[in-house]
Amino acid sequence: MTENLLPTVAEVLAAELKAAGVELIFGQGSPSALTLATERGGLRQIGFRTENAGTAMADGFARASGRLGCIATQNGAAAALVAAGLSESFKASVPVLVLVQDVERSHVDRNAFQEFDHATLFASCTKWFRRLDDGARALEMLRKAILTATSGRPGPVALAIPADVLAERVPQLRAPRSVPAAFPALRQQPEPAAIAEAARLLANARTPIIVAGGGVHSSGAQAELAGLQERFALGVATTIMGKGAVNEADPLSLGVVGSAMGPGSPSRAMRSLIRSADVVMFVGNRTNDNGTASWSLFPNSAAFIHIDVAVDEAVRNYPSLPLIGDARTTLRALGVAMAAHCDGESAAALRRPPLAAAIAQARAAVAGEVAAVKLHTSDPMRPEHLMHVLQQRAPADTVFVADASYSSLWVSQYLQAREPGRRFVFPRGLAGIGWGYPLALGTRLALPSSPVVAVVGDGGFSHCWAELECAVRHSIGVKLIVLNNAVLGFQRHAEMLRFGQATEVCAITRIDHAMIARAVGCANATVTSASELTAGLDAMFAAQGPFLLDVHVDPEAYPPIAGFARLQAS
Ligand SMILES: Cc1ncc(C[n+]2csc(CCOP(=O)(O)OP(=O)(O)O)c2C)c(N)n1
Ligand SMILES: [Mg+2]
Repeated sequence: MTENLLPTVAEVLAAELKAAGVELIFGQGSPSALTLATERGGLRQIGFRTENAGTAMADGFARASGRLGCIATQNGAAAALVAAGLSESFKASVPVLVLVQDVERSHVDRNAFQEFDHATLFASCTKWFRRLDDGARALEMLRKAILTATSGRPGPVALAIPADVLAERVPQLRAPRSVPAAFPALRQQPEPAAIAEAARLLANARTPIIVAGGGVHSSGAQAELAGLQERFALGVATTIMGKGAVNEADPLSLGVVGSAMGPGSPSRAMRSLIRSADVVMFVGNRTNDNGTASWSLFPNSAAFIHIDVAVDEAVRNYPSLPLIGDARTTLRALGVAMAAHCDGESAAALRRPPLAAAIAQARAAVAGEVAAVKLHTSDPMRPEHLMHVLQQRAPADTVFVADASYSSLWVSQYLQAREPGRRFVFPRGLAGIGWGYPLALGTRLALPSSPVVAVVGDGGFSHCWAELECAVRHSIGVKLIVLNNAVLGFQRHAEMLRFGQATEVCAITRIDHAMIARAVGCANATVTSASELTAGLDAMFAAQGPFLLDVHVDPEAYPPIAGFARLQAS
């Protein structure tokens, strides 16, 4: 083949993205040679307004679809905003591929326009970074990038491509086999001996509980977990990220546990049950501060088992028997080992009645206080009441996406997951405000026929108002609920409770979000009173396309964070 008949590196990359099954690239044009080639190849480019939000869209798309998120970006300033977005993806183990333009090879280290040290920039928020200096290795590098992002512990990867390399026409050197841009790739399984030991521990346990984290969703292990729960009578709790790993209404489900088990929490009375567990098994769980109530929730006397694809997580905070592998594969193997165990099912038959009774009792103990906040119908509106009515009005297949701050807690505490599956998305990798709305846009692009509701605070939403324009232009039908309390609530309450005063900046303007929506042609409504709520929600669900519902809520309301209750009492 003569050289000018060869495809350019941009065309090689575009063709391989398509072959791997990538259908969407979040971008703003750059690197133009690449995005022109991907558009020619039929890939859709979703034009975000800011790169940090665009990265969160790619992240949300990956979480909801089980496929690689992909973002293209200009070098320097734009790349720095992508890095901010990737910080969440990195901590939440979400595979996002960044294709970042770099300065021409002959311009390196000459203060070329927007030249920046991308290797250092991306070092803290990717599991892999390479600069493609040899165009003949484009295919090799892209395939390695995709496989690295999607296998093992999934996570972000970045490939920097000098502008001149994109235009090169070079034969491609030997490359790894093409892999679909989906995760988890190459599922791994622990040693049979470790599985057998875990099966023995669980089968002989009197009061075993499982604590499922977001890894259950990444692995697509919800059905396996629910099967194990049912067959072997295991109590299952989740973290916020793991919410929906099992049906929360199941008689053996404890709900979301961690630092939000204070007064008013549906899982408040589960604490004593958890404290009496003799075996605790974490699955895809980082055992972080929030998910363990600052490492106070689980009893030292318990035997610990930890299923995780990442060794560092499996040994991080508890003296666990590590089962290093993919959650779905490992739970399946564990089920087989437990069934083969002579006492597995008979022990389960003994365990089930007292466990179900204890869980029912713990639910009943707080039913009154939970109902009091959910059924609080006077104004100013309680967010718990909003969640209560939202659960009633939302179609059963709705996917809920929260922002950080209180919205994560209102959603995780007061909406119930009624079947196993990924119906909840939270930016709890780093809990940054401003992620919720763009995560929801990515979620909806992944699930175009599911209703997607975003619930965000007014402070968090002000990080990304501009993306309403993206939603309208691309007709991304996210239903956005803004919790308008005219305050940085969590920040203010934390300051008040710890210091007895709050900094002035916590009070923010009462924003007319409907007016912002109107500015970009987004359908909208405003709800200022609990009496208007049902009509507002119904209008939102009935609307075609993107919708913003601005809901005025009580600025004094705060969720059942146990630390808040302790501080208040002292
Ligand atoms: C990117 C980022 N900046 C700052 C914070 C610290 N922070 C946590 S909660 C919060 C207030 C959020 O206010 P709002 O979005 O209005 O939610 P509310 O608590 O009022 O419901 C802030 C500033 C953060 N988590 N993330
Ligand atoms: Mg607020």
